[in-house]
Amino acid sequence: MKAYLALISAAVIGLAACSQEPAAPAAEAPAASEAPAAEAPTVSEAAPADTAAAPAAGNCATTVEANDNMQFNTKDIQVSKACKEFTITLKHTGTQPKASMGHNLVIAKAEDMDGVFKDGVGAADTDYVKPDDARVVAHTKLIGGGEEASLTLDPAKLAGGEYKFACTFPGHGALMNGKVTLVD
Ligand SMILES: [Cu+2]
Repeated sequence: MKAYLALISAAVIGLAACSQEPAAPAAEAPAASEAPAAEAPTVSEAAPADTAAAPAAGNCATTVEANDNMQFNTKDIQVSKACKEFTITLKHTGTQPKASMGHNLVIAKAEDMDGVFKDGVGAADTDYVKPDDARVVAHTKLIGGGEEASLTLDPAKLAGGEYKFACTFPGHGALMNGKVTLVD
């Protein structure tokens, strides 16, 4: 009986020893996941070169990326007039949570943007966009790292004015903004 217990405890010690070992491979994991990430830009840079003008004509959707450094990956979203509906997908490529590094994408007339920001600051419950704000042409919900959200708008709403996009999370708008341009 004692020998049996000794075997069991030996097995438990053995298990405990084993369970500590995965620490080593886990420490290597980030290095492994960095490799594909580092290669990714090369792949996406190559893609536009191959397809040149193709995405512009009749493409009624685009993707905008936002990251943990409070940046969008573009300063100009081009919306084709020919589209009945245009979809903008916002992708948060970072890892930080919505509470500390949340992003949204809000479209409004350039001259209305200040007011949209001011009223949005207090609207944490509605993703930093004042409910039913008539100045807002369209907006996504607020997202955190690894998430995505999209908005769909009628390009006709952008005619005859200068429109901008921005993130209305408090403090982000100064860096996270750009133009929305209507193109043929
Ligand atoms: Cu933001």
